[in-house]
Amino acid sequence: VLYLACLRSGIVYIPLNTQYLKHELEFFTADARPKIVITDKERKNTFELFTKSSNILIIDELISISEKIKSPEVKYEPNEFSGDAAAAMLYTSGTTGKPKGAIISHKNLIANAQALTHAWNWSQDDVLLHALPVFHVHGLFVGLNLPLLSGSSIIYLDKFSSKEVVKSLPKSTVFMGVPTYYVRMLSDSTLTKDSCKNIRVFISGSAPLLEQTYLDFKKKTGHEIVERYGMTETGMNTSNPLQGLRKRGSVGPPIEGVQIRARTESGCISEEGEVGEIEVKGQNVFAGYWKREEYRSKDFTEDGFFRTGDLGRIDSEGYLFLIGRKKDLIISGGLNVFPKEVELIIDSFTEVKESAVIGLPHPDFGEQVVAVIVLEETVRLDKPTLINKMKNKIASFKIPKEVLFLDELPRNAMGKVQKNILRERFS
Ligand code: MLC
Ligand code: AMP
Repeated sequence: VLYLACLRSGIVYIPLNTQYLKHELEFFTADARPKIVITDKERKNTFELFTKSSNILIIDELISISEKIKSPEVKYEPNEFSGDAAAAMLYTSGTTGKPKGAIISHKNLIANAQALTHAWNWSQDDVLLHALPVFHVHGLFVGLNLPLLSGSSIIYLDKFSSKEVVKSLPKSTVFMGVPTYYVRMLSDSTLTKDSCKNIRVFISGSAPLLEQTYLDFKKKTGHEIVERYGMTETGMNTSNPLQGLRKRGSVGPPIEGVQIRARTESGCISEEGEVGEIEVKGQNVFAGYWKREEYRSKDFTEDGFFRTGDLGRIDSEGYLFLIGRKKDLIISGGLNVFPKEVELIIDSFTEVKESAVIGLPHPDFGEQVVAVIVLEETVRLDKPTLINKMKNKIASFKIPKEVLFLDELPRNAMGKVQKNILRERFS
């Protein structure tokens, strides 16, 4: 309701992950300088510590006034503003260790919701089973905007639990989630062809869907999961078609109004099938990052394509196959972790000489955060102690699941840590 209220009144909505700790909340508040902070009672004091200029409202108190909102005397007309006006700002990747705010306009949201409505044949009769968090693009824009635009229904779960999801599948027509959701649902014995008989489409995105998960899901339910590809900065870019060929291992061709291309390392536009960095253009693509105007030429090409940092190839039928990332990013259970941010925390401990944080395969989360550490001479530090030291510093999903100790990190001739060597050695 808050999100919709912001959209209609022209307030720029900035959702934050509820797992963030004080240090992270402080960064976002200082960077965004919000006029209003809406939070729970527990976090009120935290926000009061570092913001003098924001109004801090408590969510429970807002809920208690919701009765008044129902009064017929109170009229809430949407404000009028241009499609280019900012609708939301979502924080995302920062190679320097600091997240950047992506400014997303009303036009971006509408264009993407319309294109997806068409791509996935969304109608008023659909019932979306919604189990995603609503502080990221997937659960917020894809999960909420499509039903809002079509006037269809949502079965809203507070968080993902495979038991609850499988229980609600018979009443739903669409389910969407990150690959981890499908991995977990597969181990639920109550997931059967019968429990999925009303489902029109299962959609996966935010991280690579393993071929094995796709095949196991098809065997168990009869459904071929539709994989799509998106980003905070662009919303959804491509999707395998509902009708027509779904290519395994591909995230499909671009959806309506979106252009994609690949660019090789030498700077040329890739030939058909040739791997390159994926670039995207369309009404779905954001205007730029908050307070980063000077970096625009790094983020966008001269002809207005956004450089995604993802690596892939496009086949003769326009289908995109993602094969990796140029950016140093780990996606664990659909949540992004920026190695630099974790390295900065680990390096701040006096026992540590240097560290490299890498992503390694994980059966549940797809990828897991792993820290490779070189200690100062003659000191000792074990995994539990390190993890404990990190606990009040960053959100727990960013804390390494594994810690490995080395005498030195492999470096290339330029002195850059060779994370590929670490990944090969330890995977
Ligand atoms: C939770 N934990 C994780 C984690 N989620 N660790 C690594 N990776 C994750 N994704 C940790 C917690 O910090 C906690 O640690 C422990 O696991 C248990 O927490 P939990 O809350 O009980 O976990 P669970 O409910 O099982 O959550 C896992 C999950 C959730 C997969 C259900 O992470 C999730 O819903 N992920 C989806 C994220 C998402 O919406 N991504 C879309 C981004 S948009 P401890 O130590 O405290 O016990 C985007 C664009 C696009 O990417 O294309 O869509
Ligand atoms: P975020 O910054 O949270 O919006 O994450 C966007 C990133 O998620 C993209 O740049 C991709 O690297 C990754 N991603 C999204 N969808 C897929 C997908 N279907 N397969 C592989 N990676 C994906």
